[in-house]
Amino acid sequence: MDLSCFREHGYQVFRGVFTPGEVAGVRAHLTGAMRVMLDELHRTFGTADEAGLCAAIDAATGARFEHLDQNLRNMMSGHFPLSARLDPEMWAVPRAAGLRRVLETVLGDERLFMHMPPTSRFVLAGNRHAGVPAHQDVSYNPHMTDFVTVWVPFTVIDERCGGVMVYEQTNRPLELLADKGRKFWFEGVDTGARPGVHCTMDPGDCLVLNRWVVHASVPNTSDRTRISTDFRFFPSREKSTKHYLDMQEWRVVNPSAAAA
Ligand SMILES: O=C(O)CCC(=O)C(=O)O
Repeated sequence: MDLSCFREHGYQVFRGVFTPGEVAGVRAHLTGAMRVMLDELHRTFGTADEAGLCAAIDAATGARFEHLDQNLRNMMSGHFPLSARLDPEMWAVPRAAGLRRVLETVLGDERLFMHMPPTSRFVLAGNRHAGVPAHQDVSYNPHMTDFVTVWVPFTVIDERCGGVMVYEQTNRPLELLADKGRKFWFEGVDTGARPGVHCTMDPGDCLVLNRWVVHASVPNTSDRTRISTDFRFFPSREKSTKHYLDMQEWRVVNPSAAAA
């Protein structure tokens, strides 16, 4: 397996990793959960269609955003609830043989672990509030000693249905974030004049990132909803202080309970 892009730049797109059946199962699960959230958002804002909802989300954000209810803020910014992310339907991704081959090669280990829960997002066409500013994943995940992020789209990610932009030459083991005061997201890190690479992908592909490479969400300017999930994996030589899935025994481990 050619890992030259990952080794040199800290990220790589792997094509055709998941079977159509694996993609369809998880997509159906997430689409169902998204419909429930959309119903609730429409009820809350008194809207009837997605354009109206995006306009209402726009109006409700800005200075007041941080004072809104956490659950509402999560839905407005396209985050799936814990119940959807903990659902065993999501395990089709870590169980996929294609992904296992990629991870064993990238991480150099046959014993693999996945941080629980994964993060799933939906970005409505025109929702400007569902994007993560430029960051390194190390800043959001200090509980793991080392890991890779695997970003999996369940919809076509083309130039308009934005997914992730990766900034080249930001693959150095140096955390760039100075201010750890977190509002909803951390402040975006400075990407300077570095060229950004928008990783366009099809369902079945995945993007693997190391913990240092700077990346950001790309806005969705299409007329389609973007659905994706990001998973974090680590090999047996690394440690986590939060819940993880043992991908040998297929059980969730709580490290603090195990240590007690
Ligand atoms: O899905 C996105 O928009 C951003 C994902 C991301 O930044 C991450 O997985 O670290």
